[in-house]
Amino acid sequence: MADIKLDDIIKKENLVYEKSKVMTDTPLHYCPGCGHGTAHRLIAEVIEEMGIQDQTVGVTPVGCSVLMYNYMDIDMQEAAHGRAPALATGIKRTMPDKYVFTYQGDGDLAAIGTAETIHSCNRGENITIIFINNGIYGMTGGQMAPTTLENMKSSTSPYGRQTDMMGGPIKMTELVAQLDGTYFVTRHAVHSPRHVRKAKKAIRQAFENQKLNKGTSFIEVVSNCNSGWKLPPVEANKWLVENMLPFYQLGDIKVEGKLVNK
Ligand SMILES: Cc1ncc(C[n+]2csc(CCOP(=O)(O)OP(=O)(O)O)c2C)c(N)n1
Repeated sequence: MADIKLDDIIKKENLVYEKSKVMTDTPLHYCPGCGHGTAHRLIAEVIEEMGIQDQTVGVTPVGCSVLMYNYMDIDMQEAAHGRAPALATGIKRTMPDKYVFTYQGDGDLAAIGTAETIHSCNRGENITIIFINNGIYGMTGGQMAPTTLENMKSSTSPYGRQTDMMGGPIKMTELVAQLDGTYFVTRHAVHSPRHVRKAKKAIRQAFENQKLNKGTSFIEVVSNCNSGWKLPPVEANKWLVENMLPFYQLGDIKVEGKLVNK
């Protein structure tokens, strides 16, 4: 038994896809079923397909994806909580030939980092912002985030989010689309293969926009947090479809600098 190697069991000809070379061999620490790993993979695949591994700098947030720099074999810089767009601004301005992206949760981007998000989008920084919205503060124990749905339970809203007392969920993506600096603003999800493919296309588009100096591309990925939502992975994805997606509707919001009429 001890002599059996992984390569003996997993035959190369049986692999349906190969792991991107931009991903390292470090095992991901995410909970089973979490969308972060899928989102990482899509970014890695786009970087590999565009051949820009040596030219890309990622800025990681504080939150569950704080260790993202261990998982991708590119230059990465850790930002203080919420400050990723400010840091990405500095990196892009000093090294304009680099492809610079931020990767941020909703607590990071839509709560503590609201100012940095709004102002970098308003300035039209030529960066890519990837916003993972799981409706909750995942890393710290499932507290209410700005994106938590009305009546949704969290550890700090155990009876559900009451909008009269706590305000309503903020649609950051629609909000930044109003700003002149944003060029491409779109919302995707990664809970099914079809959605994964579309999300990847959007990430590719965002990096292509950056090559052409078009300003800010902002991609929201509606994701799950089965631990914070206290649901098994399959049920969490079902809950996402039934509750998150009716409010956070998928699709393009701004394309080539113009708001999409829906
Ligand atoms: C300045 C500061 N304030 C608060 C925290 C505590 N903190 C760490 S992660 C986090 C929330 C992260 O939630 P989110 O951005 O939604 O990412 P997720 O973990 O859900 O992926 C908070 C409040 C911190 N590390 N630094």
